[in-house]
Amino acid sequence: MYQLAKKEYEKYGIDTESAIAKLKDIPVSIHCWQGDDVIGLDGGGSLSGGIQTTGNYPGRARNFEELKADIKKAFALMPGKKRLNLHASYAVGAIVDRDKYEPKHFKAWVDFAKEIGLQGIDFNPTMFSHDKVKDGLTLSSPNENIRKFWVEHCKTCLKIAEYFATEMNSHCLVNIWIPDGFKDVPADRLTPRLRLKKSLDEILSVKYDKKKVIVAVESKVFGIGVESYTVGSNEFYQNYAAKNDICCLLDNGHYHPLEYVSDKIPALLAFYDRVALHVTRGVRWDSDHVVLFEDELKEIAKEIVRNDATEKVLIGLDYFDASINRLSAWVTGQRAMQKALLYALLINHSELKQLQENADFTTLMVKQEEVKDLPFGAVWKEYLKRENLSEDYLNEIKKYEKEVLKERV
Ligand code: RNT
Ligand code: ZN
Repeated sequence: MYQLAKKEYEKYGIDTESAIAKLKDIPVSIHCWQGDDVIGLDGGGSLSGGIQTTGNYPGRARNFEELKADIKKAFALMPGKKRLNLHASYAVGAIVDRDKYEPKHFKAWVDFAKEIGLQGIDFNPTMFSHDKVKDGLTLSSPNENIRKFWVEHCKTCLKIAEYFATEMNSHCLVNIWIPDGFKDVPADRLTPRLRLKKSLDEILSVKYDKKKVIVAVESKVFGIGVESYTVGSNEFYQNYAAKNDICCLLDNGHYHPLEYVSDKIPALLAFYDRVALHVTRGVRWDSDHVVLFEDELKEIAKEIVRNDATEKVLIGLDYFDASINRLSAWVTGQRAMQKALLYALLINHSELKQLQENADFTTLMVKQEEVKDLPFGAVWKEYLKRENLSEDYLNEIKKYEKEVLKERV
């Protein structure tokens, strides 16, 4: 089947071998938080901050050992280059508060990442699910003790990120996302933003190695219980990032449903060396559903591939579903991302771009439709085969569910 598919693609000037070779090298950062419903290991026990997991499928990882075992199993069923995306709330054995975290609280993760052969580790300060989130605010809080606490937390996260980068010999993306906002009509939209600006300035005043640590800011339009106003909005962070030479992270669940991140990627590529992504699937709102092989995902992948931006766009996943087997959620989403990248790599972009330049929109439409039904599935199967994987991961996961997850009651 693959040999036939290869020939079919050749007719369109598309080289399946080079597509497969390129796909192998595009890293995807996989979030640790799908395994335990974003609960973390540092004691909070419940999720807050306008985000929510729903469902009570059995088998949630309840501790570090279980989470590691699940990650190991799930990652083994994922093709391609993998990075691990950690939240600070996954500190191991910390008896200090989040403002005092140190690299040593994450050494066990480094050992694990090396053990399972990951390419790198990315990191996120955790500014939710904690009693120092006061009145829903963190870095924008009017309470100086609260604001300072979270500034300190972010500063320690930069140090930990540098440690990850050094240990893994690969950059570490530090993504700053805060839940700050208001449920109802604010009386002042500016002051909280000025405080957030000040907090970010204080955080970035720390000396860190810019080659090792990439700092990003993640905007959002609203959250549950934070419907009317978000301090860290898109315009706020894009301007902050541009002026301070840091990076924007686009989460495709964080915009109005008719706004597309696929269109925002090239807009930012015109100005930034790097763009970070949280790939998720919004259903009506920032619902963090499992990523599937859908149109917008394909468009996102196309923008990465056809702009030669596989090294500029840092791809990370961000979703959490507690209503289905969590390992299957992980693998389905990661494979969907990989599929979309392969799909984009199997398009004759230069020919299509030229048609657009020539304003031959008739041919462009016809040709864009044509490539949609080339035998993509056969190339995907071949890629999996070369990664020593089969299409079927469900049976493996069901077996694991029976043998391991069922015991967790
Ligand atoms: C929330 C943001 C944020 C979180 C993770 C857990 O809306 O998307 O990225 O999902 O940090
Ligand atoms: Zn996100």
